[in-house]
Amino acid sequence: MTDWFCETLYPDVGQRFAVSKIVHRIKTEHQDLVIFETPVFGRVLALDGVIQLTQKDEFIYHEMLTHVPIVAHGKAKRVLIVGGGDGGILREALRHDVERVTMVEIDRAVVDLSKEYFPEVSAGAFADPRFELVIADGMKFIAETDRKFDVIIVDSTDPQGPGEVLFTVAFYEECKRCLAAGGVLVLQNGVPFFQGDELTMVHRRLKPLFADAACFLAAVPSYYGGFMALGWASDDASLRQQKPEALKTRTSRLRDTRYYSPELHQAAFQLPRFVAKLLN
Ligand code: SPD
Repeated sequence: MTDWFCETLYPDVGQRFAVSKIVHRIKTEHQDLVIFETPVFGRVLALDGVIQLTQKDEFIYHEMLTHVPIVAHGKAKRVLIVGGGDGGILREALRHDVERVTMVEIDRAVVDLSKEYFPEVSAGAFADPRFELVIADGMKFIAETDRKFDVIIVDSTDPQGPGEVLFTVAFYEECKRCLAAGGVLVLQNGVPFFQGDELTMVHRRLKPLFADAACFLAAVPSYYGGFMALGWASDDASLRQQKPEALKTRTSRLRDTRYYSPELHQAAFQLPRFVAKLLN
């Protein structure tokens, strides 16, 4: 008989994965963590019953959430990742000519178990001399630091459990304070088809704080429900209006990406009308 993992993200609709094997299950200090093997998506990580990454499609989310802000910025040297303990965003960020990538992850178990069970996701990035790991609450770190960053990437869970605080006005205000001039904040903002209220709420919180607030899209099959929205905020509105030719000159290190391209970078900001409406 087939064993199934049924995602608990939505009360009335969902997806299930055939499970070939449970690889690891633990209640960490912060959340319920399970890693399991599937025939279609390979190895999968779920936190508190919600899919976080699969071996098969993690590249889509990680490439887009990383390369769009870093390429748009053009000269990012200091990158902050809030969350992201599996190392996928880190792997992509370190492909750029950055000086330091700081990751603030609340749950050490996510880092340790990802290194053990998903070594190809971080692909050696945790050993890079430019990498700095801080195990701390992202809100507390950002509220207390006086450091500045060129790009802040919030690779969080959905707004429940430890991730909830990363969707608050207070958190966004601190992100703004910690962005250097011309800096960009990006964040995961759910699947608009099912999580439209979340997109509207986040956009309403970012808009008064930044000169430019928007979102761009990426289709991640294991984040069920169509396109995922990735939130964008910056005080430099020109960063979002660059031509693909300008973006191309900055992507020589990114020739082997599997989803990201300079053309798609620009196109990803074109929104279906129902998504655009959620922002108004
Ligand atoms: N609905 C789930 C969204 C999860 C986003 N974060 C994923 C972490 C991958 N590094």
